[in-house]
Amino acid sequence: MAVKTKRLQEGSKFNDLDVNNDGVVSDAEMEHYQLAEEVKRQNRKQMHQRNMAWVALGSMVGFTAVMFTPVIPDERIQLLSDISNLFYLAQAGIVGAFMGFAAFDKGGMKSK
Ligand SMILES: [Ca+2]
Repeated sequence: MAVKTKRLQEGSKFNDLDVNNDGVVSDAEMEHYQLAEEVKRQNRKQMHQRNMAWVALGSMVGFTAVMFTPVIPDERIQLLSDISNLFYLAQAGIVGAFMGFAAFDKGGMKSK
């Protein structure tokens, strides 16, 4: 009994997976593609988390700088003190969580 082979559809986006151009998308080529995509996804995720931490850090510095300018009157700072305390805690929490998870990802609890 002949083994029926599968073909990619005309103009398939997976044509590029045939890296060695032998006309066959091998299992190894499929797995290589999946691994590469997973690495790209992880890189995007880390980049977004890092950007989030930078924005949180920058917003704390920016908020503090604006609060010390004469643009904000003293009585308003008095009124905003409760909110600004929460703001600092939340932003510091984001930065702290990023650093914690970054250390955790480097192989703390993960053992493969
Ligand atoms: Ca191939």
